[in-house]
Amino acid sequence: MNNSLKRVSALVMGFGIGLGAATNAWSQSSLEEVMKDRGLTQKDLLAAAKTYTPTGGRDEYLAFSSGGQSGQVIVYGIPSMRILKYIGVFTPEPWQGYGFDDESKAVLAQGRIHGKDINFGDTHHPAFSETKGEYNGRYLFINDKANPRLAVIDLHDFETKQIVVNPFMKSEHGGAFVTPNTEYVMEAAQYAAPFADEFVPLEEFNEKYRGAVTYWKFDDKKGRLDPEMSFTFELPPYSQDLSDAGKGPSMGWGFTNSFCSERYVGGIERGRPPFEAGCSQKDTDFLHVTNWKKAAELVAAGKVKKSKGSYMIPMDQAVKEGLLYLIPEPKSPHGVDVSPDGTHIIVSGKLDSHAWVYSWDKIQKAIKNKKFEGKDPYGIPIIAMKDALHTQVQVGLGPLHTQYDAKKCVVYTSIYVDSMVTKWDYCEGKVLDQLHIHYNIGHLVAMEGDSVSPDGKYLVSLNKLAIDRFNPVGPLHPQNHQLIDISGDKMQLLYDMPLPLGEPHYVVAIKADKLKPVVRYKSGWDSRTDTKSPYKTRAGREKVVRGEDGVVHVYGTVIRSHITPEIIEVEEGETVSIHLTNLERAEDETHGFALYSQNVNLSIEPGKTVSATFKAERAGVFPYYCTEFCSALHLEMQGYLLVKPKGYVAKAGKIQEGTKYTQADYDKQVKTNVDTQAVINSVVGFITSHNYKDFPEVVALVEDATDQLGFAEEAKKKSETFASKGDYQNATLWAGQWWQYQVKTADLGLRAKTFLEEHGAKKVK
Ligand code: RUQ
Ligand code: CUA
Repeated sequence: MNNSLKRVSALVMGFGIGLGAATNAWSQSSLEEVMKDRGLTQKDLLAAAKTYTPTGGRDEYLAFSSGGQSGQVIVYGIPSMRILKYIGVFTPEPWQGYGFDDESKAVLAQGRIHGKDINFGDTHHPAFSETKGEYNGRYLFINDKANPRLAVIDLHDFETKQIVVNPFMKSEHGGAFVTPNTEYVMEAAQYAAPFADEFVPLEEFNEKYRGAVTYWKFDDKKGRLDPEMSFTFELPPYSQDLSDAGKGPSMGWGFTNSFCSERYVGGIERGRPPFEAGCSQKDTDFLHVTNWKKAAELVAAGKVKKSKGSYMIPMDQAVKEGLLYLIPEPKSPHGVDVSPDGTHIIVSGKLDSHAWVYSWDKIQKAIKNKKFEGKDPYGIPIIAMKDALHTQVQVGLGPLHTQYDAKKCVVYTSIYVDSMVTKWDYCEGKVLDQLHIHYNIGHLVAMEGDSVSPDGKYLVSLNKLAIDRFNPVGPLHPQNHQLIDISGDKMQLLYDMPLPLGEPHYVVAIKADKLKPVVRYKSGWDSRTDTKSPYKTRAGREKVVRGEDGVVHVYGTVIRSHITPEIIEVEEGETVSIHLTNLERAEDETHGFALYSQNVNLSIEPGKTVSATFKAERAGVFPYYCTEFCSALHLEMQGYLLVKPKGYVAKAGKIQEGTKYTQADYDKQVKTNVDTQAVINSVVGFITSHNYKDFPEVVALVEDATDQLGFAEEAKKKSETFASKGDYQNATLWAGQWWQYQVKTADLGLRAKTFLEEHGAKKVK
């Protein structure tokens, strides 16, 4: 690197001199010394080696965790357990501008209930979209237990695109579970309530309170749920719980359990025993078996009535058409998990020490032969337990959820009360291994565990309590996700990851190479609707328009390192709508936009257009700036919103610059610019003499650099025009701006050059 190149490089890359020295101390110590110092065993080292990921390394799997009551989704890598992203879903998330820009506010507004904004969600169960029972890496669905809602996240940009509100339920839990080709997404109610939005006394619980399971139709082309084509089964008020969709031989069916078929209503203050007593009285509850395929046919044939904009199948119709059956299941059950081949269904009862394995073959035979042991109070046929059960296996106290291994018949069940994972064989009905975890495991996830071909390899245990595992941080503890190696016969605990953002219930993990997220949007993109934004603005076309809607529309752009416009003038009382397009194409060049006292905070990723609309209620001065440290002149990425009092008349005069410039200043700046141009030319020479077009990352950088160089040329012309008129004040300032564009060009060019060097680009003629 020649000297001037080094200088520009140092300038554009910033600081970073002398970092090398500090690392010597530990790099010289031996493994034995480190082990002794930190009190590590051979086993610890082995575990570390299985999770440690050197800088720049990638994970084999990506896990998408529910964020519990944070209303978000958390993305982390396995086996490194490094957190990569929080995705705002039901809750505003400032980093992503989620819930702050108009576009994402519109998504959150879809989740309003009776016109009320609900700014949180209790997310429980994420689920991937599937093709033939395999995760296809396109979408992720997640439910909100507190307010019966489902959200759709598009995995091409990891953004939430849609929220739907269940029209019938008042609470839900058994979602999201997808059918093998993402035909439908299941969502089952939890606490029974009247379907109508009105008061119904608890005395009418048995007659008017209802459970339900909704099959939300997914429109794969649009990537959205379609409420119009979705249908709901009316169910008895049994407190339905988790669900799962059938596959293989059980394709077309869904399974939903329940934990209070006693239909008990508590009321401590009325002198009644609490819910917990009344709901755990009977030895069994009911597994609900629903035929969605046949239901969909009835809907298509026009045989199902619509209610509240969606189809509703009453219980008597479901019974008459053979769509709904019940099977007794262990006391207060929780998880229901269909085997990858769709032949078995495992249900665990929180108050039982057994996992119950049902045989789909047997269930089907009973249905076919109409062999029922009776009917429930609502007339739903009950299949006898002995006619459905394959086996019961003693797995430990408080079994909850089950995940399937890559090895046939092998499963892992979370044991809540005993704080352990039990590995067992459901074909033979025997326990294979047990591992203690810390503490009180809820869900657990194996790699691609819900697909038709689970990978096994790792298991993550989602523990309800962390207690003493981490440095104390006050009474509210983080969650503890423990990584377990399940590749051998014995499970091995590898790593504890604290997760400080709500209580995740479930996680799904997908092979990382199935995901192909974009690094930039098409220019002027509204990412929430995935269409071109009407407010898309190109470089040089920035403008302020007082629209017919009475709103001051600011069509602006952001690019290193300025926001255009830098001065926005409005009158007090006016409504302002600022639309900003990020002109960058380079990877990771996001700009932010924060404005004083207006609750305006935007994240503008490369190519994105976002808007912020607000009323400028009071006159005053409102600075704004970019919130992402995007270049060496990031702090200068700033501007002023000037809200003038009504009827304000500007006084004569102009802005006075704090510093005066002479011809000598101008000449000095021009000299710097000429030197810099030589550096740029050498970098350009390097890039164009290599096969850079084979590297899309570099092509994007070169496009951005070409833009910046074009701006430099314009600034250069302006500076020369002022100089020719003897106005060295403006000439010097424009020459400075010319240099700023050059520096950005050089920054991009050097990044491209480094990339080519590191990726073995070849010289071309
Ligand atoms: S459920 S463990 Cu939604 Cu088990 Cu929480
Ligand atoms: Cu853009 Cu800082």
